[in-house]
Amino acid sequence: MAEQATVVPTDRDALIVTDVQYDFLPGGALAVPDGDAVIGPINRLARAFRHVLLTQDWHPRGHASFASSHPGHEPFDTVELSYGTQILWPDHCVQGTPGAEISRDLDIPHAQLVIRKGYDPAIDSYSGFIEADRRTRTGLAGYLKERGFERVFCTGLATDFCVAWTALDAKAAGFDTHVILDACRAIDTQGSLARALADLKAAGVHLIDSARIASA
Ligand code: VGL
Ligand code: ZN
Repeated sequence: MAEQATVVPTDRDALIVTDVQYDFLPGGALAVPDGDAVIGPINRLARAFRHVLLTQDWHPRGHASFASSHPGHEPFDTVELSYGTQILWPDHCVQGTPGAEISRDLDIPHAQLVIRKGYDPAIDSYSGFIEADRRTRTGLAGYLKERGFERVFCTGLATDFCVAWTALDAKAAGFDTHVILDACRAIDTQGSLARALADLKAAGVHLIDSARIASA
């Protein structure tokens, strides 16, 4: 059963830690249920990976994804923006605010890169690779290719938005992509978690448990 074989991370493997920021943790503006449960597994995984990259949701005030920018709308409503349907969120991860900071409980001093995303006032970006207009690239695919990475392992918040979109784009960019489910937690609004898991499976992204990764 190839799918059950232990993964021993090498220099071809990168761990991507998505959006473990105070606004997505308990007490935050867009708290993901049980979000802090990802920190222990991510810290354990990070010890096994030489190469760890982080993403950071990083919105300007008045961002197009904020319900507060759309009079008459509430968080979790959807609206049509120039690039398609957008779920509206509470104001979160505003540039320079405490809620946008990456959790100090992450113990990853060797992390090599932080990709900030969602900084265009008019365009959201769940993915660490391509913004929600599905055109504007962050440069992450080029970075990973130039560094010679072949496999990526995705963790963090939230399973059904930023982790899933990042993993789908990693797969589409040609990386052998894994989502480590016990190192992720979901928002799960309007069926989003079931849809994300189905999309990931259909795309050929491997959904695995952190027990599959050999500890350092
Ligand atoms: C996220 C909703 C809005 C995430 C970011 O990190 O999954 N979700 N912005
Ligand atoms: Zn956001």
